[in-house]
Amino acid sequence: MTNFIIPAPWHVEATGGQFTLRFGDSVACATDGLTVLADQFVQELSAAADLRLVVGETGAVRLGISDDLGAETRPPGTHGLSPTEAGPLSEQYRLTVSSDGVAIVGTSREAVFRGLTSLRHLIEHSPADGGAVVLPTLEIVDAPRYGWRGLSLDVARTFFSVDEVKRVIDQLARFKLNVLHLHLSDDQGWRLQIDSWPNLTRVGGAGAVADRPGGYYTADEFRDLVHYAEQRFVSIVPEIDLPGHCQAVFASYPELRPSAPDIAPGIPISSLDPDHPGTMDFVRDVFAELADLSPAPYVHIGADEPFGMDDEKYERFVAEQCRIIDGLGKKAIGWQEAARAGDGAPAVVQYWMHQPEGMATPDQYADLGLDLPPEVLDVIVANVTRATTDLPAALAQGARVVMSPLAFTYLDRPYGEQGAPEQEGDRARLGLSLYPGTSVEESVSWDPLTILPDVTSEDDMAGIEAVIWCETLADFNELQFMLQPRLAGVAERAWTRPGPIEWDDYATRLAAQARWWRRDGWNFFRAASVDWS
Ligand code: TNX
Repeated sequence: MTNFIIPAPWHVEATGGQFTLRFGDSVACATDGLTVLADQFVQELSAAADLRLVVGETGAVRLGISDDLGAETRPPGTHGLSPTEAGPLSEQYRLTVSSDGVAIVGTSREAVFRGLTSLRHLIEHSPADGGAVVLPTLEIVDAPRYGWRGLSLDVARTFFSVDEVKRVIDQLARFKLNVLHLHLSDDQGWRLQIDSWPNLTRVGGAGAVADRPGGYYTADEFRDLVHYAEQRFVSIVPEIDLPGHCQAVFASYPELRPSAPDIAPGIPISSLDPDHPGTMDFVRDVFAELADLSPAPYVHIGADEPFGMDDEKYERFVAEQCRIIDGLGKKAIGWQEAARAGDGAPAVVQYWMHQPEGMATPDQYADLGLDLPPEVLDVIVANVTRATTDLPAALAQGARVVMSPLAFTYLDRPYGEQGAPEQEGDRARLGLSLYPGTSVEESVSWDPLTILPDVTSEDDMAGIEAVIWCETLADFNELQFMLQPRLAGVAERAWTRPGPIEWDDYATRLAAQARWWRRDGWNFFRAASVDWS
């Protein structure tokens, strides 16, 4: 009966009775700060579940904030980092449905929001009759395992509009994820207005992969996204990916292209050179504007795959990026390669690959018929080979790790199991064919502390992020298809306490999400291993 919630709460106890929430019942707030959450809840619920509640004085639903949850048991503490750094990690809540009504007590506004999210799951999946919903009585006591729970979204290879990104934020909020990491620049596109370097968007933002339309976010649009996300306790962590992946920068400002030789005939270097005139001024200007625009304490510096770049220049470049971010009062986070900057490396690094874990070898690239010149393969392989030492270096420097293992959290991997018959064409076409496919079950059956020899303690962790790259995803419909249902699985891993996934239980909870996805018009992959009926 209560088996509807993803991610699974820490403690759920059914108490055997029923409570009916009726049309016009009210949600009462013990403190003013909660009214805005109640208003939003009531509004979203009427769109999602045909249940109209109001915000009022005495409530069938009562919300409050207290350090004392009033429960006999208290969930264990949360590990990792808070993406907002707003005090200690505080998302503990207790949700009680009794014969008198519903009560949610949380240790913070954010905690109450998480409790309301669980209540939404219960309401949407309980029998409704003429505007009333019959809830099972129960007690939930809950708190996340990790403080940083996110999705990295590649808006550079394919541009997604503000409204589309808001719909992604809705997915994050529903599954209690709290970070939207926006990959705002790459070889194929620059997606954020920077006033001091206008060609970045005028030229660099005009295209995308192949003939897909370009686009970018104006400063006002970016602020609007930040605001929409904040209302749902999602922090937008903006990434400007430097020094590698810079072809869009060079297209916008050819004078920033270093005079280094091409990597292979016809394949020019894609990385900036810190010693090239004007380059570090460019970097300072861009991060200064970004820091002004983004309220988040973290700025992502990218720093992955510095193809064709000299090691010493790379290390110096990353250290300088981190100094710049620090000088702006922000904290830098970088992809794992950034750990190579030694003392100058960021204090948070995002793990993505470790060669033995399944990055393609040169032979595999060749088998796939990827027509890469040997010089390019050499550069890729050199980066992958060095990757095995990135995390030990980061941990020795005292860094925290955001875990985004390619094998489990990359949602641009093809689906490795059948879906609905009419989806088989999309399944074959979408996702990078370089990677072996994974099933929904495989993608949720892992633990961040057992997949790497180097990361074995919760103290090493910041949290978990799913990643979706969009080389193979041409539009929002295709993005939706690859995001769900595996994003829900990453949320389960990031929130729920360690332990093996019981597939039948998980599949039942996953199937329950289909109701909302269908109602929302979200194009999800109907894996044959789940009964979606
Ligand atoms: C590597 S993962 C990249 C991206 C690609 C991705 C494809 C990472 C930090 N960099 O630029 O899109 O592989 O999965």
